[in-house]
Amino acid sequence: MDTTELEQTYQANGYAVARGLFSPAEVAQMRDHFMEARKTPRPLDDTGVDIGGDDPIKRYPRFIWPHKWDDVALRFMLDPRLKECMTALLGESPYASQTMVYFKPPGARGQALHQDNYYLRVAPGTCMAAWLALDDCDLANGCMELVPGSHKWDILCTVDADTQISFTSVTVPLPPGVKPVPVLMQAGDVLYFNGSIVHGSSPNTTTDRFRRALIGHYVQGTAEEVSKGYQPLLNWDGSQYEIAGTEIEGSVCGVWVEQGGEPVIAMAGQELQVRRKGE
Ligand SMILES: O=C(O)CCC(=O)C(=O)O
Repeated sequence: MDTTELEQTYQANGYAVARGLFSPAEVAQMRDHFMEARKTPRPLDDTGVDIGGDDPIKRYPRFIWPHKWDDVALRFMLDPRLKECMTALLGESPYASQTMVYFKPPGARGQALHQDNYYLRVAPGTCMAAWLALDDCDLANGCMELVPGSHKWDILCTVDADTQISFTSVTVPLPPGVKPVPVLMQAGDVLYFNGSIVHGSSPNTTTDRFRRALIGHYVQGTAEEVSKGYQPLLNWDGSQYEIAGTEIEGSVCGVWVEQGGEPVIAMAGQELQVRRKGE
């Protein structure tokens, strides 16, 4: 696979899309499989399940850690195509940490802006996500939105999010004039982004289109610790990889201050926020 363009885009923006990495037949099978799996209550439905209720996101709560009970998710997590792309982007082979499936049915709220390494606490270095679109995604059905260049930012302290539009309750503040950019994708495309990049998604405003995604989170190979909540890590053969980690959830974080007329992130006076991804 020629990853030159992927690497260039990733270096410039902190994210990049590998187009058509999974075939239409593969994603169709995954969609069917996860829709069927969703009919059964699963462990770790952390956004709340209310199958007969009014809230679309609670009728289709995301799966967290499906690779622990589902072979399709495990095979995706350890797929050699993902390994090849991420090894090119990171310059080293990563370890696998977490999987998630998002259903995001018509009318569902999105997820407020956040930075993944706030939660995974990978150090030194960062985590990386491989976000596989199971449906075509655009602004109407709540595609991913990312802030280009924020991959070089420190981890920011969170503030309250608008829970009318987000199923999570915290967000990351942005300096004036900085906005996330929507990333339009087709089913089968994989979006890669690092643990500092600010990202999230808006509500699905369509009446008839899901926006499903299968997501893997990874840890760069030279990391020395990862939050215990994101362990065990897996090698690409599925065996477990031992690594140090803290029980603390959340991260040391910074706030925006002005310096020479420019917004910069100050880590001095930082607070330790204790929140779990998804709260
Ligand atoms: O799919 C989304 O809307 C958000 C996913 C996300 O934030 C993540 O995978 O870290």
